[in-house]
Amino acid sequence: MDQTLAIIKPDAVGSGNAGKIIAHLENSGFSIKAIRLAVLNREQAGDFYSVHEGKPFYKGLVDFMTSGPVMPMVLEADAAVEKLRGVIGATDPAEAAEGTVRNLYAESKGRNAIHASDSDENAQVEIGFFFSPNEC
Ligand code: 3AN
Repeated sequence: MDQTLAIIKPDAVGSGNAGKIIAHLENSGFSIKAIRLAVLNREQAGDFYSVHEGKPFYKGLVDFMTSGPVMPMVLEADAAVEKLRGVIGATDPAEAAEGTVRNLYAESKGRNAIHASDSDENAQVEIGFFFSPNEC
């Protein structure tokens, strides 16, 4: 079984959609191996998204990701990374396929409800950002 990291973002936690999104992920065939509620500080959010440092949306992304609680979780399934990218849909909810998490719950390209790792390598790094090996 493969693992990936998802984060329910502050917009979705704040709007009360976290439970529906977790159910959506479970109904899509993922099992939850670890989960927590966290409030990121600017340094943590900046580190997590350091690949986007220098891009025009970087400061707004850090502002947003520190604006309220998030729910990081480790999800397990066959081909978990690719599978979760399909289940969440495109970054821009206007382009996200019908029935995907972002189609159902995201507000905009910035406030887009959920994060998912984009490669097996990044999944391992991102899981380590929130959880220790004995937790998942
Ligand atoms: P994804 O989350 O689909 O992997 P990335 O990795 O390209 O997308 O972007 C990371 C996050 O940065 C997105 N989830 C989104 O919140 C934000 N973001 C990306 N592109 C934009 C943009 N053009 N305008 C505003 N926010 C953006």
